[in-house]
Amino acid sequence: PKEIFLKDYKLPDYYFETVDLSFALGEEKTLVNSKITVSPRVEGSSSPLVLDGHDLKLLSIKINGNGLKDAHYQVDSRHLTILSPPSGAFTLEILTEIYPHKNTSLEGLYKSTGNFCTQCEAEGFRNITFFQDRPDIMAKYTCRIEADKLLYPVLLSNGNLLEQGELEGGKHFALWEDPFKKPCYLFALVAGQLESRDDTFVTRSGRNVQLRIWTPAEDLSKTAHAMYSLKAAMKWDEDVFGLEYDLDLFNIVAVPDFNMGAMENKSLNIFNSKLVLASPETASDADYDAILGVIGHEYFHNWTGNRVTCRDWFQLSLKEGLTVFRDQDAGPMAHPVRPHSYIKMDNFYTGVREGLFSSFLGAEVVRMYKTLLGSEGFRKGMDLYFKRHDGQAVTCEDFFAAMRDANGVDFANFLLWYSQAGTPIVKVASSYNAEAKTFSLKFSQEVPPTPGQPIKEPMFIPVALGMLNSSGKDLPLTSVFHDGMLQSIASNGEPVYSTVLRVTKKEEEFIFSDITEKPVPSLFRGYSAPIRLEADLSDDDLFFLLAHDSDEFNRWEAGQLLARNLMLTLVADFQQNKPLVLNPKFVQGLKSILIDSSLDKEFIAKAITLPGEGEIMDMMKVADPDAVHAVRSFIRKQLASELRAELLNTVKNNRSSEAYEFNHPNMARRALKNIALAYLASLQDEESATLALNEYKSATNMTDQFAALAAIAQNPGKTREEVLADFYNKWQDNFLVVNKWFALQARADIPGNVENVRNLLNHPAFDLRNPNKVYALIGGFAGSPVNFHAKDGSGYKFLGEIVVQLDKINPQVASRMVSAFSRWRRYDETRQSLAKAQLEMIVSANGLSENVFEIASKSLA
Ligand code: HT7
Ligand code: ZN
Repeated sequence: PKEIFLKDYKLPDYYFETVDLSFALGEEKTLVNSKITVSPRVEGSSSPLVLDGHDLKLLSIKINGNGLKDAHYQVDSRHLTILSPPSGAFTLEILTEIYPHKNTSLEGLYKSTGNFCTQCEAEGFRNITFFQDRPDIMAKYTCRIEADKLLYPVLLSNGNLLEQGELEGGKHFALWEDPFKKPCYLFALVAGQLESRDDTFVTRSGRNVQLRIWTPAEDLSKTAHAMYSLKAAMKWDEDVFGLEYDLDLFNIVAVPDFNMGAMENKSLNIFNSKLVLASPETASDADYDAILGVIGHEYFHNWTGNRVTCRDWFQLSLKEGLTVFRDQDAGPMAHPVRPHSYIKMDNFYTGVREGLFSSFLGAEVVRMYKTLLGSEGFRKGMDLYFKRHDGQAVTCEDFFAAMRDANGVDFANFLLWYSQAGTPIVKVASSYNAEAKTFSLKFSQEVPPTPGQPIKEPMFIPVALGMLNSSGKDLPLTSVFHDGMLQSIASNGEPVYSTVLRVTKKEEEFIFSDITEKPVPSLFRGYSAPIRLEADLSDDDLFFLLAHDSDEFNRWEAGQLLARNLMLTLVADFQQNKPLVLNPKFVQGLKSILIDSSLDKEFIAKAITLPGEGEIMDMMKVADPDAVHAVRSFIRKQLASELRAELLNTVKNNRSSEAYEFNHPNMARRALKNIALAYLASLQDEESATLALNEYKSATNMTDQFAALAAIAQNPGKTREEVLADFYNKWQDNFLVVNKWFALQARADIPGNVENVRNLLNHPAFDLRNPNKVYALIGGFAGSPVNFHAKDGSGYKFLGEIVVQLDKINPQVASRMVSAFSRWRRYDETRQSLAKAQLEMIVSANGLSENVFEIASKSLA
């Protein structure tokens, strides 16, 4: 496959002004007629017009109404080339035949449980018709859909419904028009048996927007939270950014077969059912949270992504980073925010977007703009961005320029964040001069070399910081000496308690004056830059920050850093066969958090959660999954044993007999109770087992029921098997809950779990064609450090076999699974050779997709 580079971007030779699509949906085949008005970019040019197309049967081509002779065009498996189009504007009409019922890749037009739906980002539109499938081709669309009325009573596309009516032979049609120009990746069509929950949103300018959430009839009762989330998002965008919805109708459709979480198609968002359907009995707090986040995310794309879109796919972070930022106020394939090359666009999402709304670096870059410019400055930048670029396909540089110009600031080398891969390592050395009352912070930064980028420039790093005095309060900051100048950092003569430094050089020093006592610095408050910090803070400093920092992120991070250091020390002990001993200070530190009733319960739950095994392995020279697992289990059990009474109290005091409510106090309470329960279950004693079983039986919502099930499932034995069977029996008719059941078993660290997972492949509820089921069972297994990395290679072999099988069904999903191998060099020699053998087997498989080939071959490179 041909690798594409950012530096090779060329403007298109032809623009498309209007696109009139007409679909005749059928059981065996679908006809797609596409009528496009084309205009050359440069008047008079008649260079060949190259259209993308994949798995399409070309039936006819017309130019200006006249059929095109064979000699005037060429078709291959990926393109249709019109050899010498007329000079000047012309109409192009193409009729193709496609087979949605056979489309298991879930890209383009496909069927999900009997209904038709589409997924066009990134390059799915080429599976529907021949087109310039690139985001800088923005056109106005109409879409006429014709289908059997009984089988497909609902016919939806983007924009406004212009016309609908009956046709002969039991058919009907609908004609949709989208008044906004859009790239083809935002095109959508849905046809099927669906019902809607309807509501209205009145915009701040007084327009009524009709809101509809579509699902199969039996799921409609589970869409209340999704509707609440949509209205909350619409209001937020008006309040915070002054951005109003621009059409009179907004549709969301939930489908059970979907490769990702959701898609922001203009006015017709299509969602994975998992991110729409919720009831207290069937969805956990995490599900409720994800629905709120993703509905907001897709809605926010209406402005950041749809009204202003990406010029090319290297600009993905322009829309995704900004939209993730808006929704949430390292390895062989290290990605900068915007990679310099790709083979298959979808893999960029695979690599960057693991865990759909987790750490997406682009959002951190956007957050840095806001940290540097403040809320007002950031808003000014956003306003200018929309003023300049509404209706355009633009680049990350355009966003940068809007931020810069709106604020009249010099950002020096900030743009490097978009092009330089790898996480900067920032070292900080501090010293206090009691006589001069000055405190010095010396920063040095290094960006490790990454493939293709051996030498790195210093980055522009915003450092938000404060300083704690001996009683844990923030010290006032007045001025700082830097670059030979004393700069005031007071605001209107008043001292401030937190400030933002701009670190731009490889090494530089900042000396704060008027610091009355030796402080403990709180650096990179609120995660002000996506860097790895190596500061000269002692364990005592970290305990102090954990107890007192006014910045909640840093308070939590101090605890995590302590836990990471502790775990790494114990891992070394374990590897040298030394006895494991838990530092009493650590136990004491966590105890004081656990029993501090003044703290937010969500914070306590997060602060007492140990860093994951993957995170610790990432910090090791040679990742040792067995040692890390043994150490984490040891610490968990030891903490549970030493804090047993406090944990029991935590469970007891945080039960509630009230009806489920989705709000912070209740979610925080459940989170704290359930982490305490998980700790206790690790004790593997009768009392804890009985407690967990009672919690399971008495649970009145999925959050509590599933947490109790997970606590019980930690320990192999009869109870585990019985409760797992009970859970399945209860929920076998709800596929989303059954997926939780698959995932829990897949992740289990019980010995030899690969065999259980193999057996589950044959479970009647499992289906390799459904991405959610694959993510739950195969993805869950690939994320389990113990069994996936089993030293006999059984986990790797299992995944290797599945990837090859899955690739034939759904390359996007298969490529997400193969990425579990991409860090194989991080392990010991035995594991390396076992994983490498599987990657080699995969790349040599017959008929491998580009998606999987890219990930597997880059992993081997
Ligand atoms: N922008 C959407 C991403 C997406 C996607 C990308 C590649 C292949 C399939 C896909 N489905 C959805 C959704 C989002 O940003 O949330
Ligand atoms: Zn997005």
